[in-house]
Amino acid sequence: MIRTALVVLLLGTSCTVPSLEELHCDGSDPLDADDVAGGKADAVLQASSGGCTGVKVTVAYDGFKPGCVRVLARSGNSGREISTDVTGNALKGGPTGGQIIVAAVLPGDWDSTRVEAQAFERTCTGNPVVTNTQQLSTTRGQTMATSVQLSAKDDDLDGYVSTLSGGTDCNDQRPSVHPDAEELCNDLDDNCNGQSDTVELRLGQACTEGPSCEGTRACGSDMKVVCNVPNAIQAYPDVDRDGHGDKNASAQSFCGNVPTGFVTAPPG
Ligand SMILES: [Ca+2]
Ligand SMILES: [Ca+2]
Ligand SMILES: [Ca+2]
Repeated sequence: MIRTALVVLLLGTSCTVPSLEELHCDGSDPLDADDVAGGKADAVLQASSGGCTGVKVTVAYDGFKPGCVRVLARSGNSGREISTDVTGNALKGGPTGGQIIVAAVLPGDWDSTRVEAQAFERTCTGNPVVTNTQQLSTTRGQTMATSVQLSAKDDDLDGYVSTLSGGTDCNDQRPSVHPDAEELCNDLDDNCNGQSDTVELRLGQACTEGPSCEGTRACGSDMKVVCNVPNAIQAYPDVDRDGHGDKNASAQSFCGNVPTGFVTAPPG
């Protein structure tokens, strides 16, 4: 009766009163969002109904740095699941690994809980590169700790996990090769899409440069595709007609004759 009166009193006075669940947790101090703000945890995993079982989950990743870590807790009683995604600066550590602490605040009636951590390469979409779980016996009103280890290989430290380790980096010895790289003329599959340079960059196919100069696509000196025109003439605009091309203008290709207003002399 006294407890009921206390609850009614507390609920009536402020919106910051503890939930009914927490009032039943005698003397406990579960991890919560305050611990995140206080630097004790990097993220909080909390059921919307509040809770009074605290689990300090340490997620350690080694050999790589994920772009997103998803931490899930699933009740063995009801099958209910809650999850949180940790991204950006909240993910501590460097390219070879690190760890985060997630404060899980679980409903008091969860007496068995499966904690799962999933690491994703870039964002928390698609399939995780690595997953690991811990099965816990959780006790109402108590705070406990567990840790989950996530291992994968990013040997070239470009932020993409090797395809041999569940990721998308088709060449984990070259940081310049990964799925978001620009495809260059270099006999390498830079963007890991499985296509050769000949196919993807359409090397050897017809191209047109300048006014109807027919040529073929080929690799230029800077690993970019150029249009090789056999008899093209490079000329510069010469607006002031001094016989030298304009200093700030770039060369243009012409087939056959150079039109009036252009010269083949270099810019001066
Ligand atoms: Ca890599
Ligand atoms: Ca790579
Ligand atoms: Ca290439």
